[in-house]
Amino acid sequence: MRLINFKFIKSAAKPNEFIYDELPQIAVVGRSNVGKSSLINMLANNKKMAKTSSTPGRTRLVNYFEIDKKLYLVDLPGYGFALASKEIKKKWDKVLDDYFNNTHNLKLVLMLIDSRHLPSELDIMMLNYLIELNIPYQIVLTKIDKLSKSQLNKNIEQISNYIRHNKNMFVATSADKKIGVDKLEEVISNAINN
Ligand SMILES: Nc1nc2c(ncn2[C@@H]2O[C@H](COP(=O)(O)OP(=O)(O)OP(=O)(O)O)[C@@H](O)[C@H]2O)c(=O)[nH]1
Ligand SMILES: [Mg+2]
Repeated sequence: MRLINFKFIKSAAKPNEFIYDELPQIAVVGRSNVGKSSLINMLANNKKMAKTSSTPGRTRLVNYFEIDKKLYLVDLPGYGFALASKEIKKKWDKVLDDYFNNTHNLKLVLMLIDSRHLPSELDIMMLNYLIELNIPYQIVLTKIDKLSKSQLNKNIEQISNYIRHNKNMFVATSADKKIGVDKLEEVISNAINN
C-alpha cells in the first residue's frame, strides 16, 4: 500500500485532546532526536509535514497525521532529552503513558533506534513497556546514511544481540537518503489490515 495524502490533524497534550475515532493508529516512538519527525516527513515526501529540529526535545506533543483517510500516523514526544528538567521529563512520560493506555485503535508502534549506537537504557525500558502492554511494535533503525555498509552490518549485529531480537526483523532507514519507504509502507499496511 502506498501512503499518499498526509494531512496534519492536531497536536494533543492530554487524553481529552487525543483522537479516539475508528481509524487505526500507527505511532512513532524513540528517544529525542532519533529521527521520528524526519521519518514521517520521508513517508509524506514533504520536509515540512512534521516539525524537525536539531535542538532535541522539540516535539512535546502528540501529533496526529491522517493518511489517505485510512489511518493516523502519530508522532509521539521523544524521551530521554538529557537537558530537560525533571518536571518536563515527568510530563513527557505521562503523555506517553496516557497515549498508550487510552488509544485502543493502536495497531503498531514504530520503535526508532539510532543505527549508530546501542539502544539506551530508556530504549530498553520503552521496549519492555511495549512488550508488557502487549502492543505490537516494529524496530526501525534510523540515520543509516551516517554509516558505511560494513559498519552498519556490524551495528545491526550488535544491536540485535543486545536486545535479543532477530536482525531480520529490523527495518533500516535513512530520512536523508529516503531509504526504507517501501518496507515501512508494507509494515504499516500489514498492521492496519490485520
Ligand atoms: N543524516 C541523517 N540525519 C537525520 C536523519 N533523520 C533525522 N536526522 C536529523 O536528526 C535530527 C533530529 O531529527 P528529528 O526528526 O527532528 O528527530 P525527532 O526524533 O523527531 O526528535 P524530537 O522531536 O526532538 O523527539 C535533525 O537534525 C535531522 O535532520 C537521517 O536519516 N539521516
Ligand atoms: Mg520530532
